[in-house]
Parts: sequence; structure tokens; C-alpha cells
Amino acid sequence: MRTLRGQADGRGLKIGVVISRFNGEITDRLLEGALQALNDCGVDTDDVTVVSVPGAIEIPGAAKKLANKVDAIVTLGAVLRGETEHFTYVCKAAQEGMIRVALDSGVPMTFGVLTTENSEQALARTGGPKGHKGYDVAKDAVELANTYKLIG
Ligand code: INI
Repeated sequence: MRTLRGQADGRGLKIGVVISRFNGEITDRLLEGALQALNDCGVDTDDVTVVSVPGAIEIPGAAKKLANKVDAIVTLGAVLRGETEHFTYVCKAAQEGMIRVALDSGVPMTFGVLTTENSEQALARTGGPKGHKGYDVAKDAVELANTYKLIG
């Protein structure tokens, strides 16, 4: 038996980050954490492409355009239930779209779209007591890019 698990070593990898601006106070923090993680993993700043889109619904389309240009894609967004009546619709569109792009393209993608009740819960997950989702999903993307290379 052998287990294939890539290292979180970003040297030589090209990483795309798609970030939505809706609830920007939170998504800015997600981006800050993601960029920190990519730097910690050794990804060269010149190998990071950040694409900014209006809201979570636009993330899959931008990810699809980026997919064949990078080794992995990190998606970042924030959907807050308390601030939208169509919370479920936005979450479903973003999530299903991203999964479709990831499967169709074969490019590893990680899902850093926070779906929380309110901004306190989102802030707690972007450098607060619940950790940092932006940091975690960026590190996961680096690992996954290397795992896919191992699979061949
Ligand atoms: N987009 C988000 O990223 N988060 C939200 O909480 C949100 N709310 O509340 O509606 C949201 N809506 C915008 C949507 O993603 C699109 O940008 C918009 O519908 C234009 O296509």
C-alpha cells in the first residue's frame, strides 16, 4: 500500500486566488491570511494571481477562466445568513459551481467561502478564536497541488 499526500511546499507552484468583495471587511481578512499562508509555504509572490469578483456567485466563472493557468485555486468569500434572504441560493450557486469547475478542469480547488449566521462568526474564523479559514484553505491548496502531481 502507498499513501499519496503532497507537502505544503509551494516552491515553483502557480496559485490562483479568487476573492469576492461582498462583505469585504471579512474577505479582506481571508485574503490576508491566504497570502500569509502562500508566503509561509514558499510560493513566489510573482506566481500568485489574485482575481477580484463582486460576490460569491461570480467565483466559479472566474475560477474556470483561471483553471488552466495555475496549479491550484483558492476561493475566498463570505455569505452571511442574517444579511441576505437568498443565503441558501448564493451558497448553493457558489458551492455547486466551484465543485463543477474543480471536477471539469481537474485543477485542485479549495473552498474558502465562509457561510455563517453573522459577521461575528465570520470574524471569529478569520484570525479570531476559531482560527483562520483563509490561511487554512491556501495551505490546503498548496498541499493538494502537490498531491495531484504525485497521483500523476
Ligand atoms: N454575495 C456574497 O458573496 N455574499 C453575500 O452574503 C451575498 N448576499 O448577501 O447576497 C452576495 N450576494 C451577491 C452575489 O454573490 C452576486 O454578486 C450578485 O447577485 C450579482 O451577480
